[in-house]
Amino acid sequence: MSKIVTIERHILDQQKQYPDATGIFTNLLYDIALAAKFISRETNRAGLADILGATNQVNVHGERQQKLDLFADEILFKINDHTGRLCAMASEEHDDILAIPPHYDTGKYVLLYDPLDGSSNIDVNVSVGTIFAIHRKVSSGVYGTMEDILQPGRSLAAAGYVIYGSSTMLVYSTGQGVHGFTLDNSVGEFFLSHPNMRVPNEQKYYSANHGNEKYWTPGVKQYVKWLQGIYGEGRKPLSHRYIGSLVSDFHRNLLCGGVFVYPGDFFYRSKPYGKLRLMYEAQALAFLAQQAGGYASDGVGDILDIQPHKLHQRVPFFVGNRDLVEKAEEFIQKYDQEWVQAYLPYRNLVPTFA
Ligand code: AHM
Ligand code: MG
Repeated sequence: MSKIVTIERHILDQQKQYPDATGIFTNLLYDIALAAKFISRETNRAGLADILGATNQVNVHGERQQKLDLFADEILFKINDHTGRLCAMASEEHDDILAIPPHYDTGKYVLLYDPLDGSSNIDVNVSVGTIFAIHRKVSSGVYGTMEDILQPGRSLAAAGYVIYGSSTMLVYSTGQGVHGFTLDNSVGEFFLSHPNMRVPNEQKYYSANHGNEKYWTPGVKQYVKWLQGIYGEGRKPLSHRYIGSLVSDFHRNLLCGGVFVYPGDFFYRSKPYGKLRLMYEAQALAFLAQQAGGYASDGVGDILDIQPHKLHQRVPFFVGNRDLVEKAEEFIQKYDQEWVQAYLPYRNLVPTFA
């Protein structure tokens, strides 16, 4: 029998490389894995339980929340609020920072999460995911502040996602490569199934919502044609795959090679920054992409270098094989100066604590 590596064993093995490590971080990742098991159980039986369908509540982005969103949001908070490992949390489903309740100890990390990304896909049985990101506390008080939360992706201590698909997988990085674990439901444990994940050199897919094409900028339109092999000498077209569930689209492209595109556009002229959220979606996936040998950009530069200015900041997102993402930057630089000039003031806003 080959070596059996549970997620706990893997985290502990990685920790051994840091003699000063206290184990706090290890336990934090393990807590996230525990929350993922609960969410996995609930998503798997979504079709059976009376949990299916939207609640009447509307989240901060004006979107209807699914009941499972609420469950996932709450379980992640509850599993992490009392451990003394975190000084604050932030969730895509809430307006403000989530404070650690005053009767519990606080710790030296902050946790940001999108509890159930792509949740409108649940009642059509399409894979959804949880995205998480962990920063180190940088402020001096006991409780976490916006300064702790609004850090560039470059300073992430760890990030990952869980995909609730044909099987449940947790993929994470602490800056030492990207590792994937598959949940064995019968024993309730994540086992290492994809060590050292790397974006393959061969590129198979591009993912974009073509329904939005008429709002795309000229550079993005031409870039996508380039992906289709229409421009460029003898280029083979990439196949198009779009699930509309970011974790699933990202995961497939990570395994198979390719690029995910959710550009900024001119649908609303005053909002040229696209749909996805920097703090809950883009930073974590950019960190993983970089650790796997890929790259993520907002079309202007590296996502990991963006200094966030607000919790629910949105960002154009191009992620996947480095050369494919750099090509997007090239097209945007060449053809989309009007858009760049409209977007840059938003990108460069300074956070209030600075
Ligand atoms: P959500 O956080 O409200 O679930 O929205 C994010 C999702 C992503 O999973 C996905 O990539 C994107 O929205 C799809 O958007 P669209 O339907 O505009 O293509
Ligand atoms: Mg989301």
